[in-house]
Amino acid sequence: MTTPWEDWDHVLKVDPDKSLVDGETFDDVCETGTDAIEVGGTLDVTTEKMQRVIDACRKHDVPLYQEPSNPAVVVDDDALDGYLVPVVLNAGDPFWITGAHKEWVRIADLDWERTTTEAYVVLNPEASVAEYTEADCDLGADDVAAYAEVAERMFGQEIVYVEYSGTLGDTDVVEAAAEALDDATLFYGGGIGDYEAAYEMGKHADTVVVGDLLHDEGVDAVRQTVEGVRDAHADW
Ligand code: 1GP
Repeated sequence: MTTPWEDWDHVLKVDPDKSLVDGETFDDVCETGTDAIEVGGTLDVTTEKMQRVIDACRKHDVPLYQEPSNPAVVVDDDALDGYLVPVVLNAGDPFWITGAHKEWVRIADLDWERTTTEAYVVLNPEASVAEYTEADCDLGADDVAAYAEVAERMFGQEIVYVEYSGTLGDTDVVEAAAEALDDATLFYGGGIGDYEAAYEMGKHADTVVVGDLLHDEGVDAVRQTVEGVRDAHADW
């Protein structure tokens, strides 16, 4: 079975709570060359804000996914290719491992054909995602590699997501996670700010996720990161 993310070098994560750089539009965002757009954020996300981004991207061909941070913000819309639902393997609060998911399934009729989980390992203790999931970020490369193997082998996860949101991560950790996986797609996200960072992480990760850069620097900077990871994948 092939999955769409197997072919993704680059994902752009749009935070519906943050604005674009002055003068840029979602048409520009959809034309950065990224392989997919994930709409999701940790704080103050509402369905209205989600919907606004989806509507602005709907006429473009770039695959569009929602990454709901909790069941209350899920948007049902044909413009979405699917839902990528975080499961935080190293969360201290089990709500973020199975609790939120159980609530969602209890209250809604999920579209399983379009729903996939992402097995997160959250590694930047300063990030809001680490704070509110109470993630244990005090992990070595061996721990992260073991989590990756648990995700793939025990829980059948198709996506393992090494998440350093807000800071550039340790390439040894990303490499260890990559080596632990056979078929699952390894996402890396956090602190990608330019071509070089995207290239470095692209040496190990299958898919490099870029977030804040879009809101802080804009689409030209994002385009550089697309090139960085593509070049890394061509060279390695
Ligand atoms: C966040 O992994 C993404 O979930 C991207 O992180 O915002 O630091 O690029 P940045």
